[in-house]
Formats: sequence, C-alpha cells, structure tokens
Amino acid sequence: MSSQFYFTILIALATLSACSNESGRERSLMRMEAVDFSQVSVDDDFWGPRLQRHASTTLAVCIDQIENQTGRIRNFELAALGRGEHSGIFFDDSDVYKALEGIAYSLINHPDSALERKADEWIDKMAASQQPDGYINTYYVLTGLENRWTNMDKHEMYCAGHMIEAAVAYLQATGKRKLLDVSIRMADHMMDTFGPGKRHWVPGHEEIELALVKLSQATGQTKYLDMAEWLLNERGHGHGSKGGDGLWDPAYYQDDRPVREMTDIAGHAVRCMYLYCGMADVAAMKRDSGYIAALHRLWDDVALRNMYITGGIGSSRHNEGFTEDYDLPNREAYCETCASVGMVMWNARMNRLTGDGKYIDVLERAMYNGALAGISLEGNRFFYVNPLESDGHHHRQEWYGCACCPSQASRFLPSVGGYVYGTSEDALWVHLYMGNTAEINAGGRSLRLRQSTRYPWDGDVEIEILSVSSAMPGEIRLRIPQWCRSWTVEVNGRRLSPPVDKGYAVITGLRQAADRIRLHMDMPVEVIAADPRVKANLGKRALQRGPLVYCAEEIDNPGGRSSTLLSASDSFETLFADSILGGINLIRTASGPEPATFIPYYAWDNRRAGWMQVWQTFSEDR
Ligand code: FUB
Ligand code: ZN
Repeated sequence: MSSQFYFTILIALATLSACSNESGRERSLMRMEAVDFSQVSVDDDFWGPRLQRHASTTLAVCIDQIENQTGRIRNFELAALGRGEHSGIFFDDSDVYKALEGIAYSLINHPDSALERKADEWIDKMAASQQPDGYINTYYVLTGLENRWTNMDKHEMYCAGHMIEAAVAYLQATGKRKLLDVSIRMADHMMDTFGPGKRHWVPGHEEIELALVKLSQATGQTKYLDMAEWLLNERGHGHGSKGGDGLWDPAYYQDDRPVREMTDIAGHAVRCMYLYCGMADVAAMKRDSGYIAALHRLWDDVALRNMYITGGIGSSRHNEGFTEDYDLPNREAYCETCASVGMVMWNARMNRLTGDGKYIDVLERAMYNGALAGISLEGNRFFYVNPLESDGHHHRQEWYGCACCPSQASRFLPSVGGYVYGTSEDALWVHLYMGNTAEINAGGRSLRLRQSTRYPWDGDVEIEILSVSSAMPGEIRLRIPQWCRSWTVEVNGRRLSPPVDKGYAVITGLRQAADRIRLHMDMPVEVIAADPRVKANLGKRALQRGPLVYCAEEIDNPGGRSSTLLSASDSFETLFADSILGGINLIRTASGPEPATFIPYYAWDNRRAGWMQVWQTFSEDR
C-alpha cells in the first residue's frame, strides 16, 4: 500500500457527521487518546538497547555539539546579556529545544539526575534570554530586534513551537513548569501581535500550530487552540508570500491555497508533515470536517503516490520535498530523516481521528525504516538524507551545519513508547508491538500491563494484565498489521476468532488481572513489486519481513550488485545473527548458485563502506 509498492490498497475516506467550523468544543473528534510516553516503559531487546544508547550516547553527542562544538547555548547566554554575535543558522535554537524534548522522554526510562540538572541549566538560560514582552529567539535578539516578525521564512514561530513541545514534555516528565511559563509568555506575545483584528502572519515553516494545541491542552486555555486555527486559516490568502526571501513560491511553504482546499502534497516535506499534524489536532478539537476531508485527500496522495517503501517522503534535494507523483528515484531520494519522523507524528494523529489501523501501518513503516535509519547503531551518527541506493559514498555524520535531523532523532527515539497504546471510552488499543510495562490511567481506571515480544524479529506477542483498579475495559483492540496475512489469538490459552475492525482484532470478555493474551503473526519474507508508474523500480523487487524493509550491502555480497538478483523461483531463509549489527534477522536466498544476503535497511552503513540497494533486479527465472 503505497505509491512505491503494491499491497492491498485501502482507501477509506471516513464519513464524518460533524459540521464544518462547528464551534462546539465539548468533545474532541479524536476516536481515541494516545497513552502518553510517561506511562510506557519500553525495555525489550530491540528498543531497550537503543533507548539505553540514546541516553548514554546520543544525548551526550547532542549536548556536546550544542554546548561545545557549536554556539547554540552561547547564543542563549548572549541573548540574556542582550549583546554579542549570534552564531550558526537563524533557527539553531530549535535544535536545543528538540534535544531538550529528547531529554524529557529519556528521563522516563532512564532517570538521570545529572541530565535533569543539565536540562534545568539550559532552561534557566532560555528563560534569561526572554525579552520583557515575552519574545524569545536568540537570532533576532542578537541581530536586531527591530527586524523581528518581518520575514515569514525566519522560523520564529517554528522555534517557539519546538520550545513549547519541549516545555510540555519536560513538564510531563519532571513536573517542572519553568519552560512552560516561558512558553506561555511567548505565546501570549505572539497573540498580542498577530490574530483577528491584528497583524496577518503565515509562518514559513509550520510547527507552531501543533505546538499551540499542546499548549492549549497543557494549560486548559482554548485561546491557544484558537490561535492555532487562525494561523492555519491564514494560509493561501497572500498574506505570507511576500515575506520570504523570494527564493520559493508559495507552494513551497504550503501557502498557495487555503488548507481546507488542499488536495496534493507539495513543497517542502517536513513543513507539510508539521502542517498536517496541526490540521489534524485543530480539526479534532474544533470538529472541523473540512480539515479532515483535506487530510484524507492529502493522505491518499502521500501514501499512494509519493511515499517510498521505507515510509520516507520527499524525492527532491532541490526543495527538500516533492516533484511529481510517482517520481521516486532511489539513489537521488532525499527522504529527510525529519520527514520520516513527521510521517510517524502525522499518521499517529490520523489513527486517533479515525481508529483506522492503516495509519499505523504507515507509521510503523516510517518508524522502523525511514526514521530508524537516521541514527547509527551506536547512536552517535545521523543521516540527514536517506537514499534507497548508494554507491558507497553516503555516510552518517556526527552533526550537520543544519542539524535538524540529529536533534529530531534525539527526540524521536525515546518517544516511541508514546505510540504503542491508545484508549477510548471502553477500549484499550494496542497499536505497536514492543516489550514494555505500561501503567495506563484513562477513563477513571488504572491498568497495569506487560507486553513481551521479540518483535520485529518474530510475530509472537504476549500481553499480560498485571492489575486493574476497577472493571476491565470492554474491548482490547490488537492491531493486525497490513503486512500480516495469517495470525491467531488466544486468551488464557483459549483460541478465539475475534472480529477485525479497521485493522484491529477486537477482543472482548476480559475479566480480570492475570488475563493473558497471546497474538501470533506469521512473518514470512515478502517479495514486493513497485507500482509500475514508479519508473525507477521497473523490473525490480524489494524484500520485506514484518515491518522491516531489507537491503543488500556490498560487504555481504562480494559478488557485486548482480549477485543480488531476485527471481520468481527464489525461496528464502532467515537467520538470527546476534553478532551482526547488534543482532538482526538476516535474509538469504536459499536458491541460486551464490546465495545473496539482505539486512534490515535501518542497519545499513554501520560497517565497511560499500554499495547498498533496496530494490534488486528481478527476473522471472534464473
Ligand atoms: O528549516 C528547518 C529544517 O531544516 C527543515 O525542517 C529541514 O528540512 C531543514 O531545512
Ligand atoms: Zn531534518
């Protein structure tokens, strides 16, 4: 199911009864609530070591880069003094906020008082740099406050949005609200300056919209939600197009038409993702079916015509975004890490709006492939661009001049626990399979459960209800991934045949703590053909097993690229190799004279440099 490959095509435009622009805010349209990262402690053999390395290595790399190798913290110190030279790019503050958000998530699984002190120290410096009127942005404080709010492209609201996200995460993780108070003052400053009857404004890089919704939820103040909606509705009316640097047309900024009229993804990929997240959040709270209809159109355009098999998006380096439908070159693919993380964020929201598992299928694809490839196995190097083919010269780096992707990886990895579960009135939703203990407080009930699994290496999952404060939820909904063709489920050893609703097996009749659910999903190697309109993949096939897309690397295939040829008569064997790449399931062709070897795409470029390719030449017979 994507533009780049065939699977079952699911186009299910939800029909919504809510009226456009209805003002009632009594109830969100979201079909379910996410279970916050702070309630889920992830500890399995796949994610556990990654989260550990994130805490021990990734954050240390980011902190070192932010404090010592670059002047990002110095910018805050100078801005607090009100004098000095700004260093770096005008939106570098955002990397500090994103790393801080990553620290907040990390503190849940890895409490660390020294790290928390570091975060508090950063927050003190941020707060000290805030201007008396609430404005905060080191670039303009140090280069001339008189120029602030004159150029839509200068990311002032983007930086503010990342600050708000960090503030909300840090409050959830630690209970400390100093940065939240700073954020409130900045949000109030923005609302004093812009809004109905005040100045027009179109943020050139979205992010503030979703952040204002978070701020609204954290403070209970609907005015921030209203501001998010106002900003979304500013787009497409000519208010922003004169403010940029003149390099790009309005479509690059998603400012060429009102958001509710959008039909096709266009322009810069990360901006699109953050925009769609903001639209979904506002639509849910405002019960706006116009936004939701636009999101469904956009989702089809992304998932069916513009997405790589890795869940990556954005084929063009030129605009860090889109060209035309089905233009999905492999070697030149841009697939920015931030955009894959954006796909995770947006699809989580679409799932919450609709209760449809197809969004988690895309989320999982982006999470395990496009996004996870963005960070090295040791956690100390990052990809910005994620091609699906390389001649051996594309490598992760410790940092980038524009460091949006390293800081994105630093907040994405430890946030994965927040995508595992959802709750609705009388149901617990299990979206993703990863080992964790969760303490879920929702609907007046507190539920403790343990999920155990070797996923993504096999498809066996056990969920044990450890305790429940009152009656069990009426339903437990287990996602049956789209890649899975055959599965079974047992409760307390008894095989069930539950109904499946929009990709979820609906288990009812659970009564008590100690109830145990076992899900088995067959996980064979799948040979995937691209949509024939993707010229780059004509005559090629890719391998996928469970949620993981596989690739061939030179080091495992010394016979050269031609040795990875796939044919219709191939059979495959899988082999868990615990000494390779941190422990992976290899795939080998079990037929043909010279077996070819394939590794998960996320793990490429962690050994000796060499060529890599996801799509292999295919012939009907060998
Ligand atoms: O402009 C901020 C971030 O830097 C964007 O999201 C990335 O694409 C990179 O350009
Ligand atoms: Zn990035």
